[in-house]
Amino acid sequence: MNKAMPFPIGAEAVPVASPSTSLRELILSKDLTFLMEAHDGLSAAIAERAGFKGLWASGLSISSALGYRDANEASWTQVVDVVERMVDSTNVPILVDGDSGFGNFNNARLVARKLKQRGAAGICLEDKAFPKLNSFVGDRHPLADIYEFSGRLKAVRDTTGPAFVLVARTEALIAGYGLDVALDRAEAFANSGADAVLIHSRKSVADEILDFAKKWNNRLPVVIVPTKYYKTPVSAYREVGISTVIWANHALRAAIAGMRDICGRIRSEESVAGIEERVADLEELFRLIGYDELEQAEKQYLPKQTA
Ligand code: SPV
Ligand code: MG
Repeated sequence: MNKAMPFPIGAEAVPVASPSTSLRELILSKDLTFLMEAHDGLSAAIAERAGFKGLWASGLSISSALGYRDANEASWTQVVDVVERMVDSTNVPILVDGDSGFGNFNNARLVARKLKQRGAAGICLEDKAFPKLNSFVGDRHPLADIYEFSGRLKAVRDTTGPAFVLVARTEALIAGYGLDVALDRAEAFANSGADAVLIHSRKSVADEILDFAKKWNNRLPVVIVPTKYYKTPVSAYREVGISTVIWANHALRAAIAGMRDICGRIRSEESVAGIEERVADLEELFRLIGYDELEQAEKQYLPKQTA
């Protein structure tokens, strides 16, 4: 992706076709694709350096990092701004969690257009009402009307054009409906311009996800989020032809655990002497944010010191 910025911080500037094309290729490829959660420029750069070919801009993680609940408390412009930092700090495509589109078809197409302008590769929209609530919180997850949500998808597709990746997520299983409702919804969304279908589950086993994938039979690529059924080996997903796995919140949860432990130790030890080896050194931080490029640029653009 050709960045307007002269320094894609945190990553080597490897030009690729376009973020949407790369994401589409990942989702359509025969291999199982893994998207790693990130929630800011730094976590995006870390995930890219770990080797992930694509990222998930998680609504849960972005809102949590901002100190909001995953209930559309963060505004869509705040989310877009975070995604822009993620785009600038990496060279891998980013699928953005667009929640339920921040309103009706009109809000959804506005958000999608802005995300495309800021360099995101695609958006995932879920068939819930606004404001949505994180799928793992409580039991009240009313679904959007199937026809109204289909209109939201069509509006996004018509606004962003064919390249921008549109993932339709059904929350039918989260809302307590069965497989048939999930399949009916997925079918309607496939007919409304979606490129892939995300089927979400809050069960601790993957049975309903695997059943969905078998019955869906690759009508469109299937994307899953194994947060609760984390023990299932990925070979099970390969067997039923699932396209993409999203590790949806693990960078944020690792950060929480790391910060909690370090804060606790510093507080009780009244010293940082014992934790130096446990934290990333500053050189790593500087590398991630691309300070080396800044040094090069200074040589090029600052006048030479004469005295
Ligand atoms: C997110 O990462 O924000 C998601 C996945 O939408 S979940 O939190 O499982 O709903
Ligand atoms: Mg979300």
